[in-house]
Amino acid sequence: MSDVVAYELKGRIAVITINNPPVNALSHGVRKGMQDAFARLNSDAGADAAVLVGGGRTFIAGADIREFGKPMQPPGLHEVLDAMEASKKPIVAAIHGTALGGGLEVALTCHWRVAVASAQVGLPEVKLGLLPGAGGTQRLPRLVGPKMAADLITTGNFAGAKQALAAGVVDEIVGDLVGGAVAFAEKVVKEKRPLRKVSELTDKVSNIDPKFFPEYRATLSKKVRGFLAPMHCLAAVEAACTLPFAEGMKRERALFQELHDHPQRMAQIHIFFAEREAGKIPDVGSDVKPKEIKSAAVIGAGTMGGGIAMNFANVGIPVKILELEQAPLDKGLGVVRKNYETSVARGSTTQATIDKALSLISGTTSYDEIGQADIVVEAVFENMDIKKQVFAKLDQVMKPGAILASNTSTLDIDAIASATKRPEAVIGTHFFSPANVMKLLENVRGKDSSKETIATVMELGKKIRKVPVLAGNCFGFIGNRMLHGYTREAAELLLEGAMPWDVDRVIYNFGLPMGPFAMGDLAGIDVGWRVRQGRGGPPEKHYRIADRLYELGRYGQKTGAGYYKYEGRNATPDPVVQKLVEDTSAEFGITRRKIDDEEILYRCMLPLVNVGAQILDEGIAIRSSDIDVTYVYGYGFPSYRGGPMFWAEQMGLDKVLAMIRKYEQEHGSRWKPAPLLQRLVDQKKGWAAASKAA
Ligand code: 3H9
Repeated sequence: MSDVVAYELKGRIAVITINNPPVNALSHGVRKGMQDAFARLNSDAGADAAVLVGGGRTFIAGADIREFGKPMQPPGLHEVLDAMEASKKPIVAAIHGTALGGGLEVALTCHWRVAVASAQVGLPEVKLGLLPGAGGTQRLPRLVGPKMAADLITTGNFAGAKQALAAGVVDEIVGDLVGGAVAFAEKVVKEKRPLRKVSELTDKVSNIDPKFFPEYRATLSKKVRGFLAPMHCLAAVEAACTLPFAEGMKRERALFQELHDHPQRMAQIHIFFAEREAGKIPDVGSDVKPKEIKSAAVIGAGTMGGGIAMNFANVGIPVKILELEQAPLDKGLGVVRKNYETSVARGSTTQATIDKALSLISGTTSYDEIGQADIVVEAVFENMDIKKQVFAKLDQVMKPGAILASNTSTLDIDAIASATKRPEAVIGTHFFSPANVMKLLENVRGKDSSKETIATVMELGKKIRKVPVLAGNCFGFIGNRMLHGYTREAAELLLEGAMPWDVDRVIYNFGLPMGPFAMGDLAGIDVGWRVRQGRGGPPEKHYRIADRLYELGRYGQKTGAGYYKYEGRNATPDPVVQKLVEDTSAEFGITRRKIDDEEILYRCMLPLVNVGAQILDEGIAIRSSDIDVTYVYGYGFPSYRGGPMFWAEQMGLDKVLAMIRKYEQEHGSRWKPAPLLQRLVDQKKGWAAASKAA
């Protein structure tokens, strides 16, 4: 057999094992090996049936994503599956770990499936901008009906073995993977069961309520705004209910190809790999062992502190929240409880789960009670003096070896570390609001943060189910440093001729969850005002409108008025703001002009790219894809555009530079191109040439 597919007889059952670590992806060698193995099965007089199993930690994680966009080396997966389906001898899939994408499609082509109790199955192609393209959209509905199939395929969510058994995806749960599967295969042979081909089942896909797909489509389209793949997934599932199997397969193929050739697929696969690359820190090798985090403390019971604590409790790590006064502590703990209760009410978690999480969260007003925690995360007001006081105190009370982390969103980690005698243990762990929901964890290394400290918070990020990225230390790190130019240009556009709702509409249509002014109203106009006061310096022209809103007591959603007026959360443009904006332009002697959508988009987005280039050049970000991950998981940049740096590169760095140069001529030095951008354009190179990971 091939190197990656082994064929071995256990009695009269052939055990075909795929060995393609780490996840048994269906690379060319695996497809070829499987084709040969099933041919051998059918000519092997010593074998009555086969068990297909994955070696190592998992079944098959799907097609080899690295092969997409490259010339396909035969046999294709379809050919292999056709050979399996044509097999005269039964094939039983034995699933452990995960059977995902093409991996589940292989299993669905087997005649039966058994799984261990910890196994999971899923068709996550939608997350890569694709649909299951090897029969998954045609076979799964035939087993479980269109509702469950559409739910799984359009979300990419996994189902556990128990759920898969109940739905009929799996035929039996076994204790011993290979032993159980072989016993199942022997039973099939003994009972002379006719081969069960999923493609021939029709019950679950016949007589579907004619309202089902139109209604499903209408709901789905609202949830997946901007994404192409989910709607294609649904169209393919519908084909399973309206067309014979062979025709449905053709429809699936055509829809798959459209997605495969679409820029969204490239962007989403870029993000898949970028997320995994972000975890690799060039000077922190696998020899550096992260510390085990068995307990945590959080300083500050505000919105961020409470949200951060929930992350620990959700993964079973006990956490103490410290607040010096009892009343704000009680209030903070109350908010945490309410957040959990809302999740139960929404059905996204169970009462038992939140009871367990809540039992792990406690409060204290004394520093003496947190000293034994393995990590402490400070989440107090964003003010250097206060942070330094907290860290000086933490230095006194925390046990040796504890990690001292700050949730600062902008401030100098080295200055914070200077308040302690153990700067090697100090690091930034910047969570995003709401901290229990947003996936990004922007870790910030100081000049003295030890490798062990870095490895620990990167590992911790994964443990608490975040996507960790490591940034260097500068004002605002990766995310907020870039954001400054975006909000500045949005504000300048108002002075020049746009209205808040014009800017927000363009940004929303580009794919962000909301534009900068709706965001300002949500975050609180008073909050921005206070940050500006804290920073000091002369007032900046572009903040004049925000300052005037503050003076009017229009703090945003919480006061029912900000850039918009509100009924509940419903925003409507407000003539008062229109007049205020026009008056402010007049105050600065600016003649307002019509600004088109294209200008709004590029004026807001290109500062992200330009500052991103600067950050990359300085080594604040290790690679451009770390910046993309930061924006997708921390700022709602649409993953189907791959993040700001990927988006810019797809557009062409030369075009990006030309636009930035034009804006520099029109608006002056704030648009000065990043030297790296100019260099890369001169050298006709992409961001990869500036990666610090090489
Ligand atoms: C598909 O199947 C299309 C078909 O329908 C149609 C075809 C015609 N390929 O995530 P991890 C790498 S589309 C290549 O850190 P975990 C990954 O990059 C596919 N490589 O581990 C990483 O590499 P490195 C549908 C892959 O334990 C290493 O494996 N399937 C693939 O946290 C470890 O990965 C999916 O979308 C792949 N398919 O999670 C499943 N998968 O070490 C995608 C992983 O160099 N995969 N790698 O950084 C996953 O969701 C997770 O990797 C999995 C393991 C849950 C399997």
